[in-house]
Amino acid sequence: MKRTLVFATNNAHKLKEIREILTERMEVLSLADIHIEADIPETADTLEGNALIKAHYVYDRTGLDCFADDTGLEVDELGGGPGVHTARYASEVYDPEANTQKLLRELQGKTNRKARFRTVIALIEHGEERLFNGVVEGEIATSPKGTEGFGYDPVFVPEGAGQTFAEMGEERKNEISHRARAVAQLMAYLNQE
Ligand code: ITT
Repeated sequence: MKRTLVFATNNAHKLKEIREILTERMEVLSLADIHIEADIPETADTLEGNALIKAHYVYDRTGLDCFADDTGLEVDELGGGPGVHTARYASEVYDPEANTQKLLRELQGKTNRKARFRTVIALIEHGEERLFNGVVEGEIATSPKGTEGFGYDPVFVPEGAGQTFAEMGEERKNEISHRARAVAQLMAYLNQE
């Protein structure tokens, strides 16, 4: 029988990606599936802190084993920012187009365009917390390219790929992405249980 885990997210793209990766062994329920409609406040100042807040929100209310992720884009030229502020970089209301435009403006004329995506997954299982990390190094393109994926995908070129996440498509992105790497850590842990 498949094991059931809640993925505490409202982001349909992330849910689809994770379901494609975990589909063999897990039934992954979303917040909507368990009728939690809240936009869980992410008030911590680290990715780890926010991932834990989201996972606890579900576990403390339902007792269901749960994981949540928080992802940040860390740009060297911006001192590691936008980091924990990645989703609302350009405005209080999530606007991915405005976010990428702001990033391109900030990096205009800069030669160091190095950046990384970092995903932290917090798992709460029988009340116990565990953290997993996934990183993909790369750089910020000078203009958006490609139509697949979401968020900053049109401007993020993973190291050695020669194209943006939005150009390479989901299947290839899922082999190398920050989230895929963090999920691989989560899977390795779940498999050894
Ligand atoms: P939840 O909190 O509901 O899970 P979110 O959209 O707030 O969803 P995160 O806090 O994890 O997601 O990620 C912050 C932002 O980083 C997200 O809104 C995107 O703009 C961007 N992002 C995350 N993963 C990404 C990816 O794989 N490709 C491109 N951008 C990504």
